[in-house]
This record gives sequence, structure tokens and C-alpha cells, in this order.
Amino acid sequence: MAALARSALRYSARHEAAASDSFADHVVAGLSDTPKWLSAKYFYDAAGSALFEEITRLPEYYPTRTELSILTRCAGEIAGYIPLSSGLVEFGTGSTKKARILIDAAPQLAAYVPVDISSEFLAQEAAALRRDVPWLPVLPVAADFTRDFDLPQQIRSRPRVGFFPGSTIGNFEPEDAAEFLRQAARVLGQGATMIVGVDLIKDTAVLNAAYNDAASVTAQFNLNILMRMNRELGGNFDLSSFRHRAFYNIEDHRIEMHLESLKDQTVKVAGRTFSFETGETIHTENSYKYTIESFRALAREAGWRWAATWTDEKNYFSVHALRL
Ligand code: AVJ
Repeated sequence: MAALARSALRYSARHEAAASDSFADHVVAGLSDTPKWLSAKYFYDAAGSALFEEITRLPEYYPTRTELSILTRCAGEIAGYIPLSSGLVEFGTGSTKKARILIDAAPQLAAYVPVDISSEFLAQEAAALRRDVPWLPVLPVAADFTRDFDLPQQIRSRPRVGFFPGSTIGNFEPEDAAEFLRQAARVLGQGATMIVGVDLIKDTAVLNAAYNDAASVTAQFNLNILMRMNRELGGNFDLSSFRHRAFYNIEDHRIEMHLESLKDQTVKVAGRTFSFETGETIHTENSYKYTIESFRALAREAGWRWAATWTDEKNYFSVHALRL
């Protein structure tokens, strides 16, 4: 995950329509609504990105280590879906850790194109990768990966492989996830391949534990958005009068994260005043979980043909290869 801002993740079509691109407008739109909401993309300021890195190392948070184990164990097979002289396009590259596993297994790659909204972070990651993998042209693109963007000239005439790890797709509403896959198809073009990491539906206790860790790092990560509003938007949120809540919503197949007000209170932020009742929440994140079948159906609906799926022995996480 990026050390700086994460690329834009649309929380839902409704929210997107209500909120403009600025953090202040977003906060005013989200906190004026009933129920209140904020987009998960605003978690990732410098402090939030560091907290997310900490989350990925928690014993309860299985997704990152499980996906890394799948990529490592299956790299050879996955590389079989990467055509000769193709360009690997990573959507929303934070760290290049996962891409490096594919790159090491796919010497047939002609270029690596990390796409991220944070150009500064991209430049750092690109420089480090060029040092470590001197044979591979690294062509970073600073763009919002949820919007159409132009691929570098150098890979336009080559086969293209999209890479979207981390179950970041789970932050989208399912309709928006399908729209993202359609957009990726447009950007990558005919004949493209897509490799996507998707967290799977599993025992509710395992899911709940992953977002309610004993060390409360996820709670800090969630509460950090209040700190960010205080710092960047002149807010006066009292962090001790809100608490982290996360639970698996079985009907909607998603983890929901909320910040719950522990008392009746008013808060000033972005030049406005918002009131909270005791128990009222700000809905800060959805993290959708899929079955292998439900993800294949989503991909199919978005115009992709399923090609292969890799999982771990507990079926906690999945990596899919799709073809256009
Ligand atoms: C980065 C969206 C995949 O949903 O598991 C981790 C973010 N939120 N703990 C996830 C997150 C709380 C994470 N994703």
C-alpha cells in the first residue's frame, strides 16, 4: 500500500455523485448525509499508510500474507498467463512487493507500468525497482487508476497484463467493481489479461477477527481519519468519544467499518458543524468478500473471460487470471 495517498476508490456511485474530489467537499457531503459516511480512500495519509502496513503484519489479518504465499507458490503458473514481450500494468501500486514476485517469475516481460495517484511515491518505487531489476524498463504513470488513462507509448503495441492485487477491488461496491473491470478492459485493450487478488467469504469469526485485532491497530487506522480531519480541515473531533466498530455483514458479503459516537456531541470540521447522537456512526469502509464463483460472475458481467484461479489451502484468498 502506498506510503502516501492511495489511488481513488469510489465508495459507491451515490457517494461519488455527492462528493467532489476535494477532501473538504467529500467530508461535508459524507457527514451531511444520513447515515453519515466517508470514503475509505481517505484513510491513506502518511500515518494511515504506516498503520495499514502494520495491519498487514498482524496475526489476525490474513489477506496480505495469504496472497503473498499464493503468488510465491504459484508464480510459475501465473507467469504462464503472461505473454511474451508483454507490459505488466499494476493498478494502484503502493509497494511493488507483489509485482516483484511476478516479475521474478516472468523474464518474458518487456515492461512494468505501475499506476498510482501519488507521483512522488511512484518515482521512489520505480527507482528502487530499476536498481534491483535493471533488465526491466519501468514506466510509471501518475494517474487515478479508476479513471481512463493513457498507457505509455512503449507498451501500446505489446500484449498487456493488468495486475490488481490486495483485494483492493473489495473496497468497491459490486457494481463499481464491475465498472472498474470494464474500464481496465478499455485501458488494456483487446487480447489483454488481468490478474486480480480477491478476498474470499469464510468463517465469520475469522473475518471479524481480521478487522478487530487484539492490538487495536485497525481501530487506530479507522480513528486516524478523525485525526486527519482535525489536522487538514480544522476539525475538533475528540478521538476518545468515538470508537472503532467492524463487523461482517453476512447478507451483503462485506466487512463494514464504522466510527461510533460514544455520546451526543457536535463537531466542527471544514467550516461546518455536525451533530452526532450517542451510538450514531460514520460508515468509513466496506470490504466486500466474494466466492470464487461470485467473482467469476462479476468478471464475466464486466466482459472478462475467466482463465484460472489460485487459492491457499484454507481457501481464504484467491488470485484470478482473466482474459479479454
Ligand atoms: C486494502 C481494502 C484490502 O479491506 O482488508 C484493512 C483495508 N481496512 N483493515 C481490507 C483494511 C481495515 C483492506 N484493503
